[in-house]
Amino acid sequence: MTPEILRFPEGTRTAEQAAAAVGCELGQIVKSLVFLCGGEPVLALTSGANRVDTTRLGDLLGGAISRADADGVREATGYAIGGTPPFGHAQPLRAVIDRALLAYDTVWAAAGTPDTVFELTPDELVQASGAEAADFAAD
Ligand code: 5CA
Repeated sequence: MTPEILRFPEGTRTAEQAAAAVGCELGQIVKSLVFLCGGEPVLALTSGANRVDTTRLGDLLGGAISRADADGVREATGYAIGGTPPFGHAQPLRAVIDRALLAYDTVWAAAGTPDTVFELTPDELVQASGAEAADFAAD
């Protein structure tokens, strides 16, 4: 994959900002969220339109879930919150992907900084992240 990285001076730190900058649906934005499951960092690739149900995520992964803090995200991925990409991390992370993202022709993810994003297909996202498709979003 050779992604074309787009930079937006107005910022793409949140899913809402990224969707406004790109001009796509909020649901097409990939939130690359880091949680801890039994102390191990895990990556939940979540549609910008959805929130993670941590009970569902814990049932899926088989452990108690907590949110990684800013230092934990940087330690696990090598990137800061707001710019964390969905793959290319400091260490390989167990990853799951919100099935809602699979419904789109293309989705947009952070490219490592809070002002860059790139477009890719859900298939490319699954391939590159190794994520397992699952339902862990809140109703
Ligand atoms: N660049 C955008 C769109 S690609 C982006 O990275 N969005 S994100 O959702 O993946 O990253 C921002 C997320 O980080 C927010 O949804 C928020 O839930 C989370 N977050 C923000 N501050 C903190 C914090 N202090 N601790 C843990 N998580 C946080």
